[in-house]
Amino acid sequence: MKTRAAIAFGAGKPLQIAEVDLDGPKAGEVLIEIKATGVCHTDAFTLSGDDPEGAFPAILGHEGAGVVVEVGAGVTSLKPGDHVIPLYTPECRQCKFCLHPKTNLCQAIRSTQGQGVMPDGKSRFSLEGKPILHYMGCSTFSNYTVMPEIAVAKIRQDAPFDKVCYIGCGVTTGVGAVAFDAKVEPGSNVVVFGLGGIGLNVIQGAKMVGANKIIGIDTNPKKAALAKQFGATHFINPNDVENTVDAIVQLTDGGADYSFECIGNVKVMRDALECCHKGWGESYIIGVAGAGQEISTRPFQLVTGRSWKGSAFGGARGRTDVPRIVDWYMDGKINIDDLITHTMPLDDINKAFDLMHSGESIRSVVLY
Ligand code: NAD
Ligand code: AHE
Ligand code: ZN
Repeated sequence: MKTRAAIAFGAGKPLQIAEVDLDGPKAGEVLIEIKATGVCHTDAFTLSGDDPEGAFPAILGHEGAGVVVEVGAGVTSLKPGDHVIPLYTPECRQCKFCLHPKTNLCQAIRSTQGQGVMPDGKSRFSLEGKPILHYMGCSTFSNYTVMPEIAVAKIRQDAPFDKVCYIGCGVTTGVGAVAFDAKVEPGSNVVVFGLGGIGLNVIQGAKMVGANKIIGIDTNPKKAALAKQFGATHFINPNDVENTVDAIVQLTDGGADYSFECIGNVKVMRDALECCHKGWGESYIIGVAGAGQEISTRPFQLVTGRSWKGSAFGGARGRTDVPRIVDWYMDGKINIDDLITHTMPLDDINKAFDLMHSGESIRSVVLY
């Protein structure tokens, strides 16, 4: 079949809209009509050329929602008409990782996914006979896409696609990092570095679990108002204080119980660790840093009881947890609507990247 898609032909180049060919689902796969997709900073990161796994030409996008159109042989958990969210972190429920209680990082198809192909080693997308790569196993910047059954979460039919697509990455990553990975206890002091599409979800997750002080940090002063609306009790602009770590330590009587880095800046990652309370503070890296970047600190920071951790897709096991998070939204426990600041048709997708880079948007959503 043909599908309209935004193609990334090379690093740093604007996406180009084209009709591409899409092969139907093979055994264990499903064809999905994408109804809406968010644009995440990770899409921009890969498009920039900084992603060691970035390969072109590819169809980016990993934050979608849509409807199953066709299922391949042997698919048992999905049928045409099901409403779904594609998962860049699948849940096969069989691999060593799925069976381990401490991780959500299913590895069943991780190697082919990282190479931009389906589990059989081939791409389903092509243009003029030449393959176009998949991205993060999702490629939601295409109106139709093919996914393995294990990488699809079935969701309730009454959830609006234009909002719950954001649960495909940003919402789950932020709220999940607090609830599933850090397991932040009520009364904790939480610090969030970077108040974009991820950080604001960390803030609302921290509020949801009953954190005490929630301190938002961003160099863009325009982020303060939304951060407070979503639960931040304090806002610090690093440009307004002499030393960000000292300012946090003062505000929290010795340091944060939990901090989250939601930028992808290795210098800020160091601050996020070092603002944690001696003896027990935990810092979670969520931001994705470019090829060649490394983190550093004095080992003494760890010797004295701080821990440095990371969180991918909020620690969520997608097929199990994503439908629950959709329920949280539908029950009014989390706010998605106010974080979707812009919507646009696929033809205007490059504007979503401009709005992100200028700091004007929180989330842009492309509507098909
Ligand atoms: P975003 O562009 O919406 O937000 C980034 C925010 O950081 C902006 O508000 C910006 O003003 C702020 N910022 C930039 N430099 C800063 C600095 N030096 N100090 C303080 N604030 C600063 O991006 P996003 O969509 O929220 O994504 C954030 C990061 O999370 C990216 O690196 C993205 O790739 C990553 N990410 C990781 C996961 C995961 O599973 N680990 C999932 C999604 C996104
Ligand atoms: N490809 C990059 C790493 C990118 C990365 O860390 N991705 C996150 C999700 S970001 C979503 O917006 C993730 O889940 N990582 C776990 C994984 O297995 O990719 C690189 O550095 O090579
Ligand atoms: Zn993302």
